[in-house]
Amino acid sequence: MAQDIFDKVNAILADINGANPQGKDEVEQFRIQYLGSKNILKPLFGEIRNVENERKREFGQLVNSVKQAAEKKFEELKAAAEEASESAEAGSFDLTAPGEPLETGSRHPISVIRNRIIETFSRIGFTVAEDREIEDDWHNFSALNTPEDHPARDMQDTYYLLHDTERLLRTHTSSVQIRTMENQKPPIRAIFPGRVYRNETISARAHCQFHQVEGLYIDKDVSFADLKQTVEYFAKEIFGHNTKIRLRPSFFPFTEPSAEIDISCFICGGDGCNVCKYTTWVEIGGCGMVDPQVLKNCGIDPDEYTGFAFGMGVERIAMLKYRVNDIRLFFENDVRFLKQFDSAW
Ligand code: 2NL
Repeated sequence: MAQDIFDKVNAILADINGANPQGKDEVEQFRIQYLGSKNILKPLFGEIRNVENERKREFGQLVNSVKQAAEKKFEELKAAAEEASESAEAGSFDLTAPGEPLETGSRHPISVIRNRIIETFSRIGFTVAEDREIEDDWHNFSALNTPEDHPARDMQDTYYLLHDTERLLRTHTSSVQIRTMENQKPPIRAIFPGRVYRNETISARAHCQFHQVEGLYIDKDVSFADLKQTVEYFAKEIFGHNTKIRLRPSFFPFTEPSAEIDISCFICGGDGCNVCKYTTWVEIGGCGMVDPQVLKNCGIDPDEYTGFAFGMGVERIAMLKYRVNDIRLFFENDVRFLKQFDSAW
């Protein structure tokens, strides 16, 4: 009798070890049969009373090992089934399906205008130079003939580095022109786009950071007439071929003579409007003949060479061209504003 029961349990153990259920359903059948609430191992524990005393311990161990074998087998089956369903899922991925659409961004209006300015000057032989935004006093002020007591040097107007007051955030890209003149022999014909910083109270018309494009042409016999012709070409390219220019006498420490550049108001065409404040002229920048002292400061002989320079604010041009009435919009990065300008011109 006892041997019969041992044989029966060993047969179940062999069944378990040899089982090879396929698929989710068969694995579930295996679980119900050997590990479910009415599994066939349960009654075996009851059979222990039919086993003679000296073999009870041996029988108990055997039944336990059957239970463990069932549990181990089930874990293996479950892991194999999961792996199979994962690879089935991967196999069902449709590689030919169209991709999720990617939203493309748009060019920032300041970049659009800046690129347009660069393109316009490159057509008449100007190259582009860029350099650092953190400058020293020499390249930003002294080399440009700025007097020691000039208000632009004041902490009120210029950002100096907190732990290195010898250095500052450049207030114009003229510093790049100084570096170019120090490092290159004339002829020099280049424009200098870049971000500049001034300690301004932020408002609709002023910001503490903005962008400039400055320009420089140095060679033998460069004249004020060359300057005027270049400015006129630029104004017509950017604001339309009916545009007229006016050079209004002014002062900068680094040019002599100096002038403000006005263009005829392209909004009202001479009738008077809010943009030109009923003057029919709109200011777009400044210019002049490079002061001989500035050339000397950069190692260029002013008896041999002359040159002109000019500068303009990119935000100012963008505001006029796109009729934007608040400079802060360019720095807020609201895509509803920004997306209106890409390829708008
Ligand atoms: C303005 C006026 C100007 C320059 C910038 C310059 C640079 C060197 C030498 C001489 Cl290294 N001049 N730059 C000259 C005249 C005007 O900018 O209204 N900018 C927004």
